[in-house]
Amino acid sequence: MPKSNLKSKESKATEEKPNEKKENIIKSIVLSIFDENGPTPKLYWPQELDDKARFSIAMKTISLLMGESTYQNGTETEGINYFGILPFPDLKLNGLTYFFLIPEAKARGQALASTITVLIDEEDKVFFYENMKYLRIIIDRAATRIQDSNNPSEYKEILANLRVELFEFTKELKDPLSPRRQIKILLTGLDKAGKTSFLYGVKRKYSEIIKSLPTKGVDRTEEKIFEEQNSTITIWDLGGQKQYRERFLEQGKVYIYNIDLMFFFIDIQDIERIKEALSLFKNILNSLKELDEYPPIVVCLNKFDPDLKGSKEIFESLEVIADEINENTDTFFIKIFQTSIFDHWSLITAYSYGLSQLSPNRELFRNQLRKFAKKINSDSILLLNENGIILSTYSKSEIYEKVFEISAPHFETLYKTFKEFKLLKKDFIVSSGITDESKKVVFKKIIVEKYNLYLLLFIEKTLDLEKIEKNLPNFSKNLIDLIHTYI
Ligand SMILES: Nc1nc2c(ncn2[C@@H]2O[C@H](COP(=O)(O)OP(=O)(O)O)[C@@H](O)[C@H]2O)c(=O)[nH]1
Ligand SMILES: [Mg+2]
Repeated sequence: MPKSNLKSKESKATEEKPNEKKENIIKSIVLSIFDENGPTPKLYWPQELDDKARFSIAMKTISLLMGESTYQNGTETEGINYFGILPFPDLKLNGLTYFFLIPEAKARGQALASTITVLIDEEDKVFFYENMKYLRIIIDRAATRIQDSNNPSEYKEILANLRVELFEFTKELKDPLSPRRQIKILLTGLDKAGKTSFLYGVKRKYSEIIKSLPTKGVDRTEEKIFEEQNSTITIWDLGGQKQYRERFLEQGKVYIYNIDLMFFFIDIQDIERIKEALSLFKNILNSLKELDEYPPIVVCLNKFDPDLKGSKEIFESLEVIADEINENTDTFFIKIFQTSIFDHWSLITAYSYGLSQLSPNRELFRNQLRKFAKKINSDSILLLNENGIILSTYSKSEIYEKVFEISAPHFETLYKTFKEFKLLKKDFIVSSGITDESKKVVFKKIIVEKYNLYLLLFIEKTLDLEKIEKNLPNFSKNLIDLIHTYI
């Protein structure tokens, strides 16, 4: 596949000063474009980056972006703009890749699939996770300049500029990198809002919910999404009693400093304390602002038990709360969920959503699901890990998504029950005749390297199990790299 007909004047992103390269954490930058020759590393730095390395970078990044069928059918160009972290084990490098399209009238789909990949030594990978929000801005800016330029000869200067900006940025890093990314998740809210029960519920430790005593101070637990992950995820469950709350706000820094994700719980059944809850929420946001910290926030309107779903009073109160919370969305990224310990899936959905915010690969994951859905004619896909945490979803419509979210745990239970009683010959169950004869739901175990994952598929047209089996290996293969760098 490698083509060696690169023009030499194109092949160098910028002049480099001696020994600058050794000092900097950034080892390489590659601009790849899918042109008439296939995925091609158009510009790269350093100049001595070998042929094989730069072509493998172009191949891997562009093929994840495009998917094999898209080469022939590049009509879908909308919404292609995402970041991902990819391992390059052969090169002992990790890459942060930005996928984007360069408008090009003559090209198929009027655009050229392109990637900018910034590479560092694999042992430095924490650098990407910790600095994602700044790196995104810097790289996005370069990509936008490329998209806006009508003249490929300008790319060289844009890339040289990108390198200068990245070097500027990395010069300011003082701390030596820790080998693992430390992720801190905070559960907050008034006492009795249901924080501790939520965590037990997510972990299916139902007997603990009954036994649980008010949390004193802070309880710390760890989360693992994959057995091997690049991060240590610590969940801080804060005691909500008044004395702890006061301490919390006094010493806010200790708790909210450097958090990566915050869950805030409101007991919607405790109407008398809703004001108090909202005021605590505001206080916490103010503390965050003072610290200049803007973690994603998941608000759980909790204790929305199944038997309350018809209550008009609750419904109206939920709207009022949501409005107040949403007043802060210009400064914070906030997502609201309705949760209840009696609805396991509501917990999982909120929890998984929060965790997915921590993964730089969430957009890439979704893209893989979307591609797979297309190939197998599926209208909805959900990918779960062994613990039932949703790694990613893709749905053609919101209705499907909703129905799927509600029914997924039932299929999981069905699957596990049949499995337990050894009634499954193969690793899937198919259910049909749900809404009408032709619509099918498939719940299937897939093995990706050493991980057991579960797929839930909704198929409106004819179910073709062979087609699913045929496309699975490629789908799984594409997931491997994404899983290695998921979090
Ligand atoms: N009805 C209902 N009760 C809940 C729910 N979640 C928690 N609880 C109850 O609310 C009380 C306080 O829960 P806890 O988890 O200790 O709250 P925390 O102080 O925020 O950690 C306990 O009696 C729980 O059983 C829920 O979703 N619905
Ligand atoms: Mg508690």
